[in-house]
Amino acid sequence: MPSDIMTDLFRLDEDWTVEQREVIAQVRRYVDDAVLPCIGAHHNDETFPEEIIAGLRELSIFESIADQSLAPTTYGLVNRELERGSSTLRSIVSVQGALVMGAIQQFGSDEQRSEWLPRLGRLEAWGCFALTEPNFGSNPAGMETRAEVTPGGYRISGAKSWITNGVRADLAVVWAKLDDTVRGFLVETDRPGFSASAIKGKWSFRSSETAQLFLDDVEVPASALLPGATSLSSALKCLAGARYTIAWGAVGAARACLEETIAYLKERPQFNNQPLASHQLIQYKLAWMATEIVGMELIARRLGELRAQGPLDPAQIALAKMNNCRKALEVARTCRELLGANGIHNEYHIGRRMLDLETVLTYEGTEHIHALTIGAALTGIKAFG
Ligand code: TGC
Ligand code: FAD
Repeated sequence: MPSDIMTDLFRLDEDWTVEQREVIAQVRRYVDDAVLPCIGAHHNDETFPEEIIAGLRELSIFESIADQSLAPTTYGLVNRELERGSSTLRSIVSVQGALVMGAIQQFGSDEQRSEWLPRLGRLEAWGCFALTEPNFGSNPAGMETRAEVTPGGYRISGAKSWITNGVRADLAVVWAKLDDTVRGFLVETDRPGFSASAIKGKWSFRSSETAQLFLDDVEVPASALLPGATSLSSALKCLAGARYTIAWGAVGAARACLEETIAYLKERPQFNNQPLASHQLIQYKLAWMATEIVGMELIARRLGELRAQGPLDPAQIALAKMNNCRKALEVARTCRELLGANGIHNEYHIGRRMLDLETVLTYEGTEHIHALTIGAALTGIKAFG
């Protein structure tokens, strides 16, 4: 990945503290040394990058999440740098950290916290977050998964779809209706009646494991219920944390595309043996992308400041997630175009990034859903439901 290309025209990186610079450098080293050399092959082969997990563990990101020692902006920068490697890598952190550990931190009992957070924090246990169902994606309120009270606890039945890390998870945070109210349950995946099957054939997020989960009368003890998760809004609060990581991560993906593209365009001659980078229309597109990326980063930064002040408003998260995902995808597509035929070849990272960003645009709330959240805040009128 080219390191001598300067796209930070607003010198945003100069504002970071010494500690933040160290964090950026550390994650960047890991991405350069461990992730970028192998992630393209895993994308091609549709395999999970097992060999990058030891290095991820050494970064201690999940332990910092467990003890809540990362300031919001520093946490955002970690995600920006991880997605410079791959959206699928940042997703590991979003799911394990914001969604699974976040659910237990916010809604778990003391016993659940002490049982699971240290193991999840050391990546000794993997978690997944099971909200989406085959018939209910954007509208999880309609979910069909049900829990019923038994003498020893609860019995859960239903199916969940598109669940990241669902095959390798030791623990699933399962959202199910108990007496028509959405509740969260910590379900160990080795319980009888629980099964996971990998979704194969994806052309996006190929180096991420995605699963369909089946819960066939799974019995769990009373202690499996997340006591503080009392409605769908609890699940949505977990999503807010993960959408924060996505808003930052998208900046890293877009920047990486632009840097790789500029390096390519400076080397590739076309018309009068002049590098493509010297042509006017090409420079126009580069200027547009650099400007959009500055805008994305400023939005992510402001979101970090707001998060440091207190809980974020859903419309703030929605604005950042919607804008940054759409813009990152547009940047990736434009870069793909500027590489010509080479833009569709896996010798370059851009095609993989572009395909992965299609998932990032869709999961954690599609663009329409975020637009509707913003629309509701602007007008006071909920246009969905
Ligand atoms: P609605 O009636 O509007 O609200 C129900 C309750 O939830 C509260 N709420 C929120 N709370 C926190 N954050 C938000 N963003 C919230 N939005 C709403 C709301 O205040 C209310 O609270 P209360 O106390 O009054 O009950 O809910 P609705 O059912 O009409 O739906 C709202 C809608 C459409 C925005 C919501 O359903 C939604 O966000 N849908 C999108 C679903 C989604 O994002 N699924 C993601 C699945 S997980 C995933 O994709 C992981 S990908 C892996 C990775 O991240 O890498
Ligand atoms: P649908 O809800 O069927 O939407 C299809 C289209 O219709 C979209 O364009 C949408 O914007 C639009 N639409 C829907 N409703 C409206 C409306 N009212 N107005 C206007 N337009 C509308 N889920 C989890 O729970 N856990 C995970 O770990 C997880 N990981 C994922 C990993 C991957 C690789 C992918 C692709 C998805 C993952 N998801 C996960 C699921 C993801 O959150 C859903 O795909 C997403 O919420 C959209 O749901 P859907 O696919 O059912 O689309």
